[in-house]
Amino acid sequence: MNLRISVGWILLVFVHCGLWTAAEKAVELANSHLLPPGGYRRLMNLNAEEYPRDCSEIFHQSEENASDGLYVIQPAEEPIGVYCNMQDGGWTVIQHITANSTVDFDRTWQDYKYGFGLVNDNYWLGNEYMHQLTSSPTLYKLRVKLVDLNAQVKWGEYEPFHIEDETSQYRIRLGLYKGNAGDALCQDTEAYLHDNQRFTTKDRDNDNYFQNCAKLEYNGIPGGGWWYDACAGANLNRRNVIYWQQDCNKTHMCKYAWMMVKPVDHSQDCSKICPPLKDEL
Ligand SMILES: [Ca+2]
Repeated sequence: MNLRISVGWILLVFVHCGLWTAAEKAVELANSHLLPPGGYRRLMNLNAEEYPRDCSEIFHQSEENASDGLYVIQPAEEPIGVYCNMQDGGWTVIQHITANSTVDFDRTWQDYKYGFGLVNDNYWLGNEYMHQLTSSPTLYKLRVKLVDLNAQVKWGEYEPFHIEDETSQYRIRLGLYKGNAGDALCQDTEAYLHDNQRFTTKDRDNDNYFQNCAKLEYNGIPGGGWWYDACAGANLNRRNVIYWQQDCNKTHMCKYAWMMVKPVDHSQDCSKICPPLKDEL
């Protein structure tokens, strides 16, 4: 009798677990390693019939009611999980770092290619997915958001923004800049230009320095992967000092940084009616 009851319980548990697993894995995400424990259940559009290509599409499909959180998007063949910041039109977060967090940004080429960290926390979405996201016929723009220790917020945007494919070493292409932070990726006040640079990691040196910039340490922490020149006027992946020229550095510490992307909204494109920027005169 006891044996039959025990077998029954085992079967019940087995069936229950099987059903639970089936429900949880309705879709297999290419970057499931970026989900927190129980993360499939936290994906707000997991059971959708089709997945949008980015967070902006989710925002507009929801008639601008979607809230911040974890979503499934499908920029190319494979669905992936991301964090969506639904403020201001739906931004797909591709990087988030908290200074001195436990997430290690001193990673290999493969880690930077497919992403690391957790999408509800500090993370790098992955160069391959950044390439897929920014490779549609629609142009994308990049927003960088920086928060210092006094909670002062600064931001900057590059339009357009494109990450090339792996054969080009995930080269970064940046367009016109605007924002209340300095243009740390394109203006060479530090004699370093990041626009058009290839990506470098500790195990793949594509930078313009005689050593590998990703390995250079500050207080024992290496710089991590980045689009280095020789080396940096900005580096949002240095775990102990978020660096953005005058806005975030070792004397003016920043607590948080985000990188996020959104399609260029041509309905708000004022390039035809606004006066040209000073640099273009
Ligand atoms: Ca080098």
